[in-house]
Amino acid sequence: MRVLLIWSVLLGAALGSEDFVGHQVLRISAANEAQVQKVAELQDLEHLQLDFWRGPARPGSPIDVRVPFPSIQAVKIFLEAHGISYEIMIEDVQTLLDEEQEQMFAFRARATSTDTFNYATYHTLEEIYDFIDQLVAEHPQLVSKIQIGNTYEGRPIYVLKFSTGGNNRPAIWIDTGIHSREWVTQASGVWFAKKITEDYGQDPTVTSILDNLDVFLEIVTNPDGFAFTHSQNRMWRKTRSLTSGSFCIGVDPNRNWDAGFGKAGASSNPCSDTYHGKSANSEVEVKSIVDFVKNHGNIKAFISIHSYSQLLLYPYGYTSEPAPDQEELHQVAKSAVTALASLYGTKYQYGSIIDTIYQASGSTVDWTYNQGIKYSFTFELRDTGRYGFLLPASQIIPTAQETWLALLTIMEYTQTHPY
Ligand code: 0X9
Ligand code: ZN
Repeated sequence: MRVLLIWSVLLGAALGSEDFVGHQVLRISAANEAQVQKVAELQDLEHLQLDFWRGPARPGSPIDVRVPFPSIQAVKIFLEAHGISYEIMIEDVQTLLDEEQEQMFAFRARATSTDTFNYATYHTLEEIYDFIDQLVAEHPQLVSKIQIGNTYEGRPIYVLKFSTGGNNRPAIWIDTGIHSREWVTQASGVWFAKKITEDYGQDPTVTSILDNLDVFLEIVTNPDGFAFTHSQNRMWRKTRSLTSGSFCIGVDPNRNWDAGFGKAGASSNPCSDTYHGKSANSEVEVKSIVDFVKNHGNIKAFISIHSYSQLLLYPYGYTSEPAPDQEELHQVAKSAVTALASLYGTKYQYGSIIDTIYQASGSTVDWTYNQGIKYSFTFELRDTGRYGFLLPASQIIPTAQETWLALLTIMEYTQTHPY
């Protein structure tokens, strides 16, 4: 193990990947609006290089922030000076990253089929793309691969289509990994793909869904970002596009959609992790989905999967105006989280994006909902912050399994409630 660790550190250094030695993740509890404002001020101090994993939002909802080693004293003193309480959630981010690398290294053997693929470890882009090809080769009657575009850096963008026939059947869309660092989502996407091929013709619910609807699954929705999380910076969230006039790279693909674009809940600063981009759909990774959805014309449910916080959300994020279908979406969300909890007792909160997490403009499902896709939902998977984006690989399968139950609930509802 020691040798492995030294290896991974050396390898990381050789590749020039960013290290997170001594970085801590703090959970800040802002007791009132004034304290939330104080914490928000920290966000504007760019030299501190803070990485807000969650929030700031309203008083009472936790704010999680990764603090680089050189900023730790300053941040703690600032919080204490303003009487804001906090606790240390992650003592040393690099320790978790080393464990993650060791785990991947131990299971790095290349799978020759989707039966020998290891679903309980994290995988690189190449491994996931190999998995996709193997799955299609194994189930040509059920699964096909569609290329919907190329990324900013030229990588192919793939969507899996699960279909048992028909002509442009009503469809369900699921995407994972639009934020590249949310690794449990891409890993769950892989598991969902395999699960569909196992259950079709066996499980009556899955069989009935696929006899009536097509399912589209984009597992790696931000391939450039995902490759970058493996090669350079595990905490990368955005795309990798260049912005003229700035040295900072990338746009938040969950702020780049044409729904309340540029309003409150996104940043106009290219260096921010919530930078909305120069214009709506500026990111080819977003525009490729927009074109696909418009061309298809018959998508009835759109589910965009993120992590973390254990939430099931529906529109809107850019306005507190309730969605016209709010009551129905609330009921569907309630049944979905009930199904999810039935497996391991994992508790999810649910509600509109703006009420449940925070204001976010230009986000995916606000756009799809305004396009007329009524069943537009977005998940935040495990956990609630103990590990955050660095969820141990041992939780991949349980996370995917329980999420699948929620997805089935939404898919079944879509099938039985056409519109
Ligand atoms: O800020 C976001 O984009 C989402 N949180 S995340 O930690 N995954 O980045 C929240 C925005 C609304 N939620 C979803 N669209 N899931
Ligand atoms: Zn996300």
